[in-house]
Amino acid sequence: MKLRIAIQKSGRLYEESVSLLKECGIDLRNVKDRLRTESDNFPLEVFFLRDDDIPQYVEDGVADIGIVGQNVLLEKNRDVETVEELGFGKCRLSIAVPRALNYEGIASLRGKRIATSYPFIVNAYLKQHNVSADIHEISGSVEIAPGIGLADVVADLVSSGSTLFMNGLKEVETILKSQAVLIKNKNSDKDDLLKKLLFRIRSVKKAKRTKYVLLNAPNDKLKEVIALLPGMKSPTVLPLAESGWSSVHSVLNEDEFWDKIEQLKAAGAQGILVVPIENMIL
Ligand code: PRT
Ligand code: ZN
Repeated sequence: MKLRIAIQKSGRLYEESVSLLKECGIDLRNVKDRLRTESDNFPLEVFFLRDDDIPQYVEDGVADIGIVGQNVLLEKNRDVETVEELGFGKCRLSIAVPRALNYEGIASLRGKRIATSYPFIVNAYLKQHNVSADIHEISGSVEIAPGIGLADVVADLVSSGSTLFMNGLKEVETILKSQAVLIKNKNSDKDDLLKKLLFRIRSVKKAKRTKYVLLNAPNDKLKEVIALLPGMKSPTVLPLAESGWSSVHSVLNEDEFWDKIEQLKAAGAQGILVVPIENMIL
């Protein structure tokens, strides 16, 4: 029995979907032909599809699981289950208006023509805010619609904001924040395999957020230094060849990383080495 996963064939989620599987220790054969492939060292079969089709393939059970942006998942409104947020492909679906427009809140959208590739989400958003407007569905290059007179405003995906800027638009509302997620078919009978894969995905994610830190400290400062370090249980302390000094090993979280390094230096730590962690099994 193989677990069948649908991932994007090419585009913004492709590279990171494939690397995630690689980081999970799953080797894929012939990724180049990009229709279907399988792994020799994990019971996984991979289908490469347009991202828009992935929710349906998973709902229908043609694939057991899939990787897709939350934006697409919500728009397609398919009956699948989200099992994990993957932390890449981050963007937001926003309303943007011509820079010169005097925007005074959502009510300013009343009666406007809104160009978007996300009619379902935008419609729900407008309804929720009691605003009626005219939605024009466009499949690509939404940002040029106001410039060519096709629409008054747009609802489009944004990451850096430079596309909007270059097209004379300003972002005024965020409808939704999105990232890539792992979804699954609700009736899949391959939960054991999915559990195995999820265990690997979670340890890769955790490792990415964590660094391994090695440092030297004089023994009379050890107490202070150790108090700053969490470690998996508690830090490892080893004597250095030079008497009166110890080497301390521990792990640090990305969020607190720079603060801790400063505090460690202030507490007397020296020769601080920071090493990436490939996997973290708890
Ligand atoms: O061929 P297929 O249908 O599979 O791909 P696609 O063309 O529909 O999608 P693709 O590859 O462009 O994007 C896949 C997914 O990546 C999206 O569904 C989002 O979940 C996610 N993602 C993350 C983005 C962006 N960031 C993003 N910036 N998708 C699109 N954009 C576009 C946006 O539409 C706009 O044109 O990038 C432009 C804006 O970028 P900034 O940086 O200038 O703001
Ligand atoms: Zn698409």
